Amino acid sequence: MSATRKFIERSERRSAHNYHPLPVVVREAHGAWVVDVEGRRYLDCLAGYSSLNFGHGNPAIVQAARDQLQRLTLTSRAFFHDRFAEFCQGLADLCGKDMVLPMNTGAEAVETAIKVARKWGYEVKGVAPDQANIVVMEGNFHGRTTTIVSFSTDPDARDGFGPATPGFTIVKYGSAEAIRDAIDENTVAVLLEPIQGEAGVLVPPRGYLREVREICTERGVLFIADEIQSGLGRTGRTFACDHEDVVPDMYLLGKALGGGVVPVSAVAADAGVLGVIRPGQHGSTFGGNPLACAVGAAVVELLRTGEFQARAAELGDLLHERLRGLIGRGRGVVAVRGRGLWAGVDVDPSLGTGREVCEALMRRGVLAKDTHGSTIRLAPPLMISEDDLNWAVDQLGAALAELAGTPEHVGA
Ligand code: IF1
Repeated sequence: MSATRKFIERSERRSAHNYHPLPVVVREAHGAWVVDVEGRRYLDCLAGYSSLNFGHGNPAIVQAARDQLQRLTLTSRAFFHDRFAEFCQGLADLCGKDMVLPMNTGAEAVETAIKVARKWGYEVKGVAPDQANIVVMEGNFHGRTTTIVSFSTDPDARDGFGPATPGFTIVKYGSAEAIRDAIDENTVAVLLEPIQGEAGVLVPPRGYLREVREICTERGVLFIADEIQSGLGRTGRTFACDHEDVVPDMYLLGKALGGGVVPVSAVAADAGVLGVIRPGQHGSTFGGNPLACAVGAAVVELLRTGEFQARAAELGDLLHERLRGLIGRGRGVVAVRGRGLWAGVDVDPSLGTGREVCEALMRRGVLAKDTHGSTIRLAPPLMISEDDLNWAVDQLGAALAELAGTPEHVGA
């Protein structure tokens, strides 16, 4: 039995089956490349769902983590520590906000925002007790907690985990009109992903985010942007909201904020919003710990020059241009969406499922992940080389040709 099979069987025997991973067992990684237990190399075009924007083993991030590991890793928030201020200030400045509230996972940042918005609704907006409502989007993905899955529209994510938390109104994504209609005197916030990831990398119509901003300002409702996946350089700007020059009331960050090393998430907002949380009302044992702050500060530092954002924009143009070249009968791609180094590729369902395409890609040395039937998500590290990126698209073209049963097209 192969080493890969052995690791997979042992994993499946002793872990809950809440995932269906591709049959590859990764052992180590550097930059954009991972190596499996058999020594095979793969180009990582998922990058930990955008947690590895700066690549595996980024030297600045690893050095920051290593230094901190040897000095101080945890205090709890019962005490101050000497890495806290630097991280909070750096991240607040990057966001252009007064302050941040650090947590660990993305779902915790979302939960934090929901609590802050409700409290803001009662204390600042004057909503009647327990009547606060938040407008959310069809096709959303914000995490896995009971409250968050309460307003999911994906049956797999939602069903069987009731009773649902009340206080959410679901509207069509991409329609400012739908948001306008859903807002009433109890609405405290609109929560959305500026680009929907799990839904298939859906980019809303141009002007949508601007309109949402205007509606929220006009109606006295907080605009919460879940930039956990879209933020921190992925789309070619620091935030996906930047593409429309829109500033939400709360940024939700996670994934890449932890540099691919530790889970680090945060909510960034002005004092008039985050100030509603007072001692004892919210927190986390691990949120804002010294190791997380050291890594998070290194990530903020990497983003300060705009270098990664510019690279994502430039290589993103190349990626999308090349992917569009695969659209058409006989080429296997039906549609391409996305921004920067983030693409949702709809493959011709007659060629196979998204899963089958990802398996074919894996055999060709490219790791990617399907979503919703026949969509492939591509989100390589932002430091990927142009040659590697071109090679990944070549492999996608070849994998689709292979599935179409036209091997003569391989390498074309
Ligand atoms: C899984 C998707 C990606 C997120 C946004 C919050 C969270 C996520 C916009 C929660 C998390 C993840 C989690 C992972 C799969 C994954 C995912 F396919 F589900 F949509 F990335 F594309 N907001 N996304 O995308 O963050 O609590 O996980 O740190 O749950 O299987 P988390």
